Amino acid sequence: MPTVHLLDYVAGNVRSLVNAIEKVGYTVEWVTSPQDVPKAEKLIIPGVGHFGHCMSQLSTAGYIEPIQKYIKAGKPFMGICVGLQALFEGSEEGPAVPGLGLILNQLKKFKDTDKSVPHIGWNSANTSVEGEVTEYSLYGLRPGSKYYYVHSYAALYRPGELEKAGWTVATARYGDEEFVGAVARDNVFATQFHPEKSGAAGLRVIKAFLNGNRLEKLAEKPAAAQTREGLTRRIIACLDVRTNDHGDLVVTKGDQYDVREKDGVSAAGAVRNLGKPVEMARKYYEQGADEVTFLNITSFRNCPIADTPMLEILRRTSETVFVPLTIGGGIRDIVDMDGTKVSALDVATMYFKSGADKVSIGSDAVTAAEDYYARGEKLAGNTAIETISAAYGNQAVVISVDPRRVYVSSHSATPHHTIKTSTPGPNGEEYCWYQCTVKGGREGRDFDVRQLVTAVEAMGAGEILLNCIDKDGTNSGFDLELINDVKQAIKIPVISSSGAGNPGHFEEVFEKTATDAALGAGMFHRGEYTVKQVKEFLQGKGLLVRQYEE
Ligand code: 1PR
Repeated sequence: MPTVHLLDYVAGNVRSLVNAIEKVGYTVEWVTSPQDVPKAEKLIIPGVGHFGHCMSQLSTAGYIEPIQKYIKAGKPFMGICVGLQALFEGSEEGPAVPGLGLILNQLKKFKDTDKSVPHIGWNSANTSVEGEVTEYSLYGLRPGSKYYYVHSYAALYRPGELEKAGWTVATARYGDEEFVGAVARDNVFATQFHPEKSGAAGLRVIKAFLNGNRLEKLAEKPAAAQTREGLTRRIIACLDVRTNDHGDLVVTKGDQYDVREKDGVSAAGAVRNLGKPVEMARKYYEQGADEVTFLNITSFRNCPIADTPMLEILRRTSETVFVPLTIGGGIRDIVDMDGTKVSALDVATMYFKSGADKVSIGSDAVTAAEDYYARGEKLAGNTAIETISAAYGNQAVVISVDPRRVYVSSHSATPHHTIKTSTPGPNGEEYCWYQCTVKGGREGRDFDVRQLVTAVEAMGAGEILLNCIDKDGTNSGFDLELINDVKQAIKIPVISSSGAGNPGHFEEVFEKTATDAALGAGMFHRGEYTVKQVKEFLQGKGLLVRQYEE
C-alpha cells in the first residue's frame, strides 16, 4: 500500500486520522524527528487546540525549517485544522508565536455577540472564486456536503484577497462571518474542518488529496444559495454504558437515572440491556448521527485505568465511525489499584489516543467549580478542566451537567438562581432552581446550574452537555426552561439532553431555544425512531441538517 507521512507533534486524536487514511487505501508512517520530513513523499500535519501551543511545539522540536523546505520542494502537503492555521502569518490566539507565513493574513476569533464560540458542528466548504460558488470541486469537496468543524479562531474571508495570491479557496459561513474552510495552492492543501471526522464526505477529501485529484468539474454548477447555508442542526446519539450483572459492558438507559428493570418485567431488578456499544455506535453513524457520545455511567465505582474495555470500545468504534466521539465518566485525578497516581490529563490522554475527540467531565467539574467560587473566582490552574483544555484545546472538554429541579414558592426562598416555571411543583410552587448533582444523580449539592456553567466556562470548558434528571427517559420532551436559562448565561455551545421521545421534540428544542445541538438516547435504543427519521422530520420543517453520505 502507498505511504503517507503523518506528523504527530501535539497529542490529539490522531488515531481517527490513521483509521481514515487506512480506510482510503494508504498506510501511515510517523514523522518522529525533523530528519524524517525530507523522506516523506506525502505529508499531513494535523493539529487541534491552541495555535500558539502547536506552533511552539513545532518550533521547539525543530520542524519549522524542514516543513518549509518540504513545501518548497513541491511535494504534496496537507494541513488539518491548526495544520491549516499554521500556514498563516499568525493568530490572535497566540500573537507572540509566528505561523509558517505562506499566507499573509492573521486568524481572528469569531464574534460571540450573536453566536456560540467555539464554532462546533457540520458546515460547508464551497469552492468559490471571489465569493461566487464555482462548478469545480477542490480535492473532492462538494457543495451539498457538510464537514465537521471545531474551532474558535478562523481566517475570515475577504473576497479576492487569497485568490490574488494564487490560492483556491473553499468557504463556509458562521452567523454573518464568512471564513476559510479550505485552501489550496500548487502542492499545498489545508482544511479548517476535520476530514477524518466528516463521514464519507471527509474520506473523499483525504482520498482526493492522497491520489492527487486536485480539481474536478462538477456535473452542474451549484446554486448560489448553497454558499450561504451555514451550520446544520446537530443530532447526537448517546450511549450510557455500564457493566451488567454478568460483567459485560452493555448500553443501558435509565428512567430518571435508574437503569434497573422495574418490577413486572421478566428481568426485574437487572441492569437494562439495550445492546452492544460498538455495534450501536456504528448503527447510529450509518443512520446519520452527527456525533456519538459514550458515557461510562458507573465510573465513580470502578477505577477507569482498570477500565480498559472502555478504551477498547473507543478503538474499535473509531475504526468504522468517522464522526466525533465523546467519552465521559471518570475523567478526574485518580489513584490506580496499585496506588499509582494518574492525573485527569493522563486519563484523558488515554481516551484521546484511543479515538476520542472530546472528554466529558461530570462530578469532578462540580467540585472544581465549587472550589473556584471558594477561591473568589480565581483559577487554580491544576483542575481537570484547565489542564485538559490547555493541552488539547477548549473544544475537547465537555462538561456533563446532571441537574434536578428543586421547587420553591418564590425567588426569595433560596439564594440560588431561580426561574419562574410553567410546570409548577407538586405543591403548586411556581419557581424552581436547578440543583447540581454528582455520582450519576446520587448526591445533590448546594450549588446551582448557573453557578456551574459560568464557572466551567471561565475555567476553559468548550461545551456543555445539559442533561436533566427530571426529564431523563420520560419521552416528554426537553426541559426548554432549563436550556433557555443556561443559554442566556454562557457563550460556549450547549447540547440539550434528556426527554427526547419523538422527532417533534427535536424540532421544538431547536425552534424554542438557542440550543447548539440536541441529544437522544432511549428513543433510538428502543428502536422507536431512527436518527435518519429525526433528520428527515427536521428537514421537512425547514431546518438545515446534514444528510448521511454513503
Ligand atoms: O461524574 O464525570 O464520572 O461522569 C458520569 C457520567 O455518567 C455523567 O455524564 C452522567 O451524566 C452520566 N450518568 C451517571 N449515571 C447515569 C445514569 O443514568 N444512572 N447517565 C448517567 C446520564 C444522561 C444522558 C441520557 C440523556 C438522554 N445519562 O446521557 O442519555 O438523559 O436520555 P433520553 O433521551 O432517553 O431521555 P463522571
